[in-house]
Amino acid sequence: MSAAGRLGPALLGRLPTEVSTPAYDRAALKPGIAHIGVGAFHRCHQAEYTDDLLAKDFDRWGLVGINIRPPLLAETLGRQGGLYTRLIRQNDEVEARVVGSIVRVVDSQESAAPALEVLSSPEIEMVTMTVTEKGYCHIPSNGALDLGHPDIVHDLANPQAPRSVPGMLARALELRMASHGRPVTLLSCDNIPANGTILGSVVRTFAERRGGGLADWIDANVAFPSAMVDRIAPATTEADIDTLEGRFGYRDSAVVVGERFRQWVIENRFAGRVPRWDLVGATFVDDVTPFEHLKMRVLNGAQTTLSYLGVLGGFEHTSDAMADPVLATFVRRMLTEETLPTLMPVPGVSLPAYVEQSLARLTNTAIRHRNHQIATDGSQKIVQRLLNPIRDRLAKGESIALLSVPVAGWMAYLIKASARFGRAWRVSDPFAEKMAAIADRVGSDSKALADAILAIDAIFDPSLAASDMFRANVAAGLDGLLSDDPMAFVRHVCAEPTDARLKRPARSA
Ligand code: CS2
Repeated sequence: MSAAGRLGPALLGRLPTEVSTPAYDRAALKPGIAHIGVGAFHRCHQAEYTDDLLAKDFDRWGLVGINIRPPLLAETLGRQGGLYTRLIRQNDEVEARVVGSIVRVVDSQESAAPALEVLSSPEIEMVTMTVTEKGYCHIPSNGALDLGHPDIVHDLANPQAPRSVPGMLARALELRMASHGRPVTLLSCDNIPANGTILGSVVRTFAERRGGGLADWIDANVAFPSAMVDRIAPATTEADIDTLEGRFGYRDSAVVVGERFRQWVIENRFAGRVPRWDLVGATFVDDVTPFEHLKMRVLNGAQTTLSYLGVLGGFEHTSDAMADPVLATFVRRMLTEETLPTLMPVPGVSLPAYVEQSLARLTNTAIRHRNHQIATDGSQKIVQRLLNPIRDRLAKGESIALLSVPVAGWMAYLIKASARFGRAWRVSDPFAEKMAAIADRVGSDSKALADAILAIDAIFDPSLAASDMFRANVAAGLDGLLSDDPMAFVRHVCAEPTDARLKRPARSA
């Protein structure tokens, strides 16, 4: 431990002057927002916006951070009184700020009771969440609640001791209905398509099965706005903790590192009081859809592409993959030639400029975003990032030769992790086992592999899977990416002129 010690309220007045600290009276701060899933992204995004708001227009908007999955918050934020440092890193530049908006943390991994107590309390009027794509327990290809999901099966049988996010929220709303009855907004901050609509639908489906008037009460008292959230903030590493200590002289095990860019676009649909995040840079709009497509297809689509092709090509981080001329050329061409034409006009945004800005963000060498981290849970990400733009293009008879490559990349990434293909790396994806079983059964014939994987209708909508053009492109991609030299395949795709691809959409392997 360094001489200055660990971050906490007692250290606030003794930090180096270049570290900024909360510009409001934290002791006077009362909770009004609960957040589920206090990871790096939340600390670098919603909690920072809230910290900005408290400094500008102080009100009862302290955050109660809840974790329902590991890690334990008590060991990091808890022992620091909720305080943590947010570092902005842009190549050589470092900016440090202590964020004070989290007033309390609650660990609810063992039992739902502590989370339910917070979520049902009358002073909580806004619940935000970053619970990852799979937290919604929806079927990726159609957004419906997965009634076969083990946690949903459990929660429908044990509604008072839920494990899943939909089960927990439905129970919290039931408790609100039965006690004070105050309205609440449930605001998803995850990268799933139409996130508010999906959240509303999984919670309502659960509530309908619960009965007792809960679904009607929800319709009258709960809002589920959609939102687009953006800031690159990888999982914190030991190296980040050491860097902070070396540079600023104190220990902070909840430090988080992010890029300078940030964006939050929220659908103007609320129940009860609302934190005025629009006073500090967020935007309230009537329709989030164009913003959501823009961000998930361009920025997230590029990240996902670089993650799979990057791992296959031997690159560790996004910025390493972007430093490779072949991958950088590929991703720019994919976004410009195929993704960009699928986007709706976005108020105040030049689409080509947005593509360039996104690519520039991905070159930031100070953000150590591991390709394996982004590659995690690809089955829950590829629909909104890659398959939806592919569907839009197929509907217009346009080429999908480039967008199909990262789809094949996701398949190759999971296939190469299987025993039959030598367990090249460890993966984490709800469909990893299923993919390994397919690899074991089918072997190395790319077309047969593609056929078997495209039959997973929870990911590939049957109408998309039926497209000959899509099937042929994915099979060709898989062939190239499973070969001994996957980068040669990417180079080959990049070398083909646009015209050739347009005329010969179903490239032969
Ligand atoms: C990333 C996102 O891990 C991932 O899936 O693509 O976390 C991404 O960094 C954020 O959406 C950026 O806003």
